[in-house]
Amino acid sequence: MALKVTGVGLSPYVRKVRAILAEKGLEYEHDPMLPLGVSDDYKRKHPMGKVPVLEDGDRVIPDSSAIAHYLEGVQPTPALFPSDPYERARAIWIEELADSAIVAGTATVFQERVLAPLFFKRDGDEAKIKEALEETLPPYFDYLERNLGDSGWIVGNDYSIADVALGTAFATFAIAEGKVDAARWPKLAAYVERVHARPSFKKLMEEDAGAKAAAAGG
Ligand SMILES: N[C@@H](CCC(=O)N[C@@H](CS)C(=O)NCC(=O)O)C(=O)O
Repeated sequence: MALKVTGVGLSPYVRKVRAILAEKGLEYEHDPMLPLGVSDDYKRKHPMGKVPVLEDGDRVIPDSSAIAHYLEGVQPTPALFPSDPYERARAIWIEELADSAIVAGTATVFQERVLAPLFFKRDGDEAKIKEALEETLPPYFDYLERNLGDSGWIVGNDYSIADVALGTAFATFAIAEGKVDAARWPKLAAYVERVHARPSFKKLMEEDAGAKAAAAGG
């Protein structure tokens, strides 16, 4: 396999793919392309012009969820999709919840606290941050708190694609100094720390911190 991932490391969806590759022990080339003003050549690979795209030789797979299925097929161990039908469906559902609603909230905080001042050279919009922290995210945090059992992971007994997707959504929150209030959501706060302590996330989050520090210093 000659794998290549295209997309800036701070993207939650690029981080998701790189965390899967790390869990599966797969080597890859990384092109940290920003999805801004993308070339016609890139649009032939991803007609929406988004990141990530995975290339495996001449095979081209856009979209983090499609990529997750491809990687599970070519490198089945460690498995990230549960074999039990109910757990598998739950894992795919939590992946979708994380990729859509939870990233929407955490990425707003990231955009206004990090991208706005450091990359777009404007003040962050405090009203948007407040709305994300006080209205958008809490119902999802309540839902996750209710759905975390004793296994340590969000679905069944094993680490799965659902944990990867939540891990990257919360990494986007962490880089923006977002914290889950442990007094209100104790299981969720401990869970997020547990996911982020995995070597796959630890390394990527150190890279995120480096990119943020470089932008702040530049
Ligand atoms: N569902 C897609 C979402 C990808 C996505 O929205 N990526 C963002 C970066 S975080 C992007 O490329 N945005 C550029 C654009 O929308 O033009 C996935 O899972 O890969």
